[in-house]
Amino acid sequence: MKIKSIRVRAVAAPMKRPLATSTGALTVTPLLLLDLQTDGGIVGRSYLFGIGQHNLKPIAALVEAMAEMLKGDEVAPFDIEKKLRARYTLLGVHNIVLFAMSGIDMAAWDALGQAQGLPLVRLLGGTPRPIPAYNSKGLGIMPLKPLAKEATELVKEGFSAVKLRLGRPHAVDDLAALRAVKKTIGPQVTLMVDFNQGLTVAEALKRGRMIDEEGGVYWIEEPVRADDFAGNARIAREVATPIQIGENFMGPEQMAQALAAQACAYAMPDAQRIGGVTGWMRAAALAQAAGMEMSSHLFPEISCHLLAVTPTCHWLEYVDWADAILEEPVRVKNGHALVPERPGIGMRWDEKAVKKYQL
Ligand code: SMN
Ligand code: MG
Repeated sequence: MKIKSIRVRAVAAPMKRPLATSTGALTVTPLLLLDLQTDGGIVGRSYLFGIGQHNLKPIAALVEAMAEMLKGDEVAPFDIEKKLRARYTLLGVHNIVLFAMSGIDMAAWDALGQAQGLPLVRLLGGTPRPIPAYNSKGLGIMPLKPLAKEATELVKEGFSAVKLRLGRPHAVDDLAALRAVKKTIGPQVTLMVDFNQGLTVAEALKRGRMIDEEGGVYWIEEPVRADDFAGNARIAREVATPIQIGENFMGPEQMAQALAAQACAYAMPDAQRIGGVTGWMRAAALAQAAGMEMSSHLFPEISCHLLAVTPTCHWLEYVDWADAILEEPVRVKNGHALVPERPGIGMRWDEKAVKKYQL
């Protein structure tokens, strides 16, 4: 099976619940849809998350440039990775260059799964099984009343875990938000918190100790700048609540550096930053070797397959941000994401919706 071309389309998918974090607010989900056309007619699909709409054009341009380089090549993700990494060495395999590579990797694996008639999880040597999932599509930085109401709603959707965004200007206000959510959801529901890199190391130590004293928090995510491994390591040493980072690991190489620096207790790579399926499998081996629990960041559609073959599988981050353009969104039952038996990743675009939301 050979690569013919890659079609890219930018969409702004509507969000049911806008999300404000300490570093910016999301009101629509900017997505880039990739359709990798093969000579046999199979189309491998993946999507990339643009973070902001303004990022979609440059990412699309990178995917198109890479597609030109890959025209006529075998759909062989390891070979594709080797070729693209060589071509981009001097530019640096980070950020949107890596996003584009990861998108192509995911679409290539999807095509392989379809060609074999196997869901990705089986292609990778595993079997579908329910993956513990936390509801992450809300609980942004917002006033306490709507926050408590949203916490109730998110649990009611059938989850036993939710994630709260913190990082208000004053620590006392974070504490009030934490208490309001804890009171609403009760002690049976697992609660994660995410600072989205919003703090300095000194402030993170202060708020980390505050959270330790308050209790009831399962992990503290990205307290400080994601690539400050020394800072994260210091916080991880001095704060009892486990530190979670990983959504900004740029490839397995950077995850290895973070682990060597003892920057975190848990890791949560992001499919588009870790290098797609290929990068994820390498990251999973690093987590296994370190004896470290590994969760996913966004991309629940592919992450459920990947976590099912991750030796230290921890939590899937559930969001519904691509649901508006998907024919069959991820299903959640009893707080677990269900891995579909459809071939490949199991994503089909709802073409009517794509047309409606296309940029
Ligand atoms: C997050 C990441 C990207 C966009 C919004 C929110 C957050 C998370 O860090 O972990 O979900
Ligand atoms: Mg996060």
